[in-house]
Amino acid sequence: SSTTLAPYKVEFLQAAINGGVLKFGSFELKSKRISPYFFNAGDFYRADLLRAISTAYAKTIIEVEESSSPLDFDIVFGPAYKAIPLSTSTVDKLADLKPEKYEKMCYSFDRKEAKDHGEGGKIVGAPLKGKRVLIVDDVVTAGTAKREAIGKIRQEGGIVVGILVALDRMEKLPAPNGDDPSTPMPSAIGELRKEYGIPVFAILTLNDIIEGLKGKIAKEDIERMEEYRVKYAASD
Ligand code: OMP
Repeated sequence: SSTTLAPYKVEFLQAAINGGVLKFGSFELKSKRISPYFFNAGDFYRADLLRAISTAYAKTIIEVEESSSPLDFDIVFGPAYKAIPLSTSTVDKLADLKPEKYEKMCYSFDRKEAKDHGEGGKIVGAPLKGKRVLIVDDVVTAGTAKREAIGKIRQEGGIVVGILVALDRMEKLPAPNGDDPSTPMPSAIGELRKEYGIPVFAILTLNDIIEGLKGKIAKEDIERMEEYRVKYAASD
């Protein structure tokens, strides 16, 4: 496509490349698909990189909240483990960029295992009961991890109003017959939207990465991503 990426998205993509967060080669995904690229949000562990991703999340959120359909959320929720520093730094960045609106914004995240002593419970941070919750997570491929997070939040009485990820890989749901790539399947993000009736936003999509990196990385890596995009493209 010829649509230009917003400057903050270009900056974020550049930071992901510079920091080695976005890698090219051959990677097995959670879904068992073999991908020519991998985005590891766990590698944003240096202050400058953490700031690059929290800034991009915060700017995406501000864009949505200033649109005609704001989410009006109370809490940013980061599913354990990888999204915990992402969500907490995003809340901090929101308050930096727009203190009059976000100074009192809250975060929370889940424990992988419930604690049975001390304060107990499965959630750390702001209590979710009756609150409007925005999930901030790393990547959507098949959407499995997002379904788990939604389940946990609802169990605590929270209302999930949207999901924001750093990267939408634009893939279809796994086909039931051993995920045969020739089986037409709907998009993973589209199904999340339909199933839960909530919007899903991304800082970057696979299209953005391919368009944004043409001429900047090896031609072979671009070609492999283009082939992969076709192979796992959704039918809808
Ligand atoms: P789904 O639950 O299938 O959407 O998988 C998304 C998860 O896979 C992410 O939360 C990551 O843990 C992991 N992942 C990445 O981190 N980066 C990628 O580029 C691809 C994956 C993946 O395995 O699909």
